Amino acid sequence: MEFVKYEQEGFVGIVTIDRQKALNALNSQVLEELSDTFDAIDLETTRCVILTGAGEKSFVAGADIGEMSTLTKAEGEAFGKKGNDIFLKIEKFPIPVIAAVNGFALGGGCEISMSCDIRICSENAVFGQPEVGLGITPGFGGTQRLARLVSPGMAKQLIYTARNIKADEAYRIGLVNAVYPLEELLPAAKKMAAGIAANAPIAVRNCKKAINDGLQTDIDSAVVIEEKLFGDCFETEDQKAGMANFLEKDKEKKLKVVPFQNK
Ligand code: DAK
Repeated sequence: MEFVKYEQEGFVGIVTIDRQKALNALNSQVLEELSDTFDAIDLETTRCVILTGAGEKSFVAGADIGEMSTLTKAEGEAFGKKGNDIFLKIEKFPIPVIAAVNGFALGGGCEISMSCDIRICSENAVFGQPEVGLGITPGFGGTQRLARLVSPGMAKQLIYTARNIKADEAYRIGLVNAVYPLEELLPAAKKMAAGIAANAPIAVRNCKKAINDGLQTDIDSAVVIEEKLFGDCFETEDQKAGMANFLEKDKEKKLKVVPFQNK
């Protein structure tokens, strides 16, 4: 891979977009490499993924404007589909994905962070959907995910005005969960990921699926989705061990670390 790096630290996978000469902008090659990287993650040994950008200035400065500038309508649609496919892959990835946003997250950069489960950022982070200034709409899900994550009114304001916001405002509107000094961002992401990885893997996966699938439907159908995924946890080793530890008052005993099993 030229532009996407992958490292594994224990149960945590770290995906780094590394195309610093263009502030990690997403061209077709980056999108393809990202897709291949996520496909190659071993879900038996990985419980949480961190997505970040290389360098100290930018997470992802958007889709590659140079590449997009010459696209025909058909090519634009194909480029949009390539992006949407990988963003959906991240959103529906069976295990949690944390975006550690280390600088600019503009256009496709803001959009890819929003396809992750959780966003935390550095103090120098800048978020925005500048597309209408470039004569296009957000094309990688921005109109949909921003309106779901913050209020529709706030999403509309940010998208219509194309105004960038800094980390503190992103925190205030609920776009990010926490803001850290740049040097503390990745350690904080790793700590959060390790905390997630220490919990029962089947339960964590089922929580992600319940939240994601439930948000797509009405509350009556959503609780049925939850019931099914709740029931699915029973008879797993983690459920048995987790509850037995509690009943035995053995607070020291951690959940048995077993590879993910498809029951
Ligand atoms: N694409 C390509 N190159 C980029 C880039 C981008 N998005 N952002 C930065 N670069 C490149 C710059 O061209 C420059 O390259 P060189 O000139 O050195 O060769 C290098 O990165 C450093 O950038 P600057 O010199 O501009 O650095 P500054 O610190 O002065 O400014 C900046 C940083 C992030 C404020 C500025 O670079 C900037 O405004 N960049 C563009 C940000 C932006 O507008 N991003 C949104 C792109 S639009 C769709 C699919 C997807 C999308 C839409 C539709 N469909 C097909 C349906 C998504 C659209 C977008 O993401």
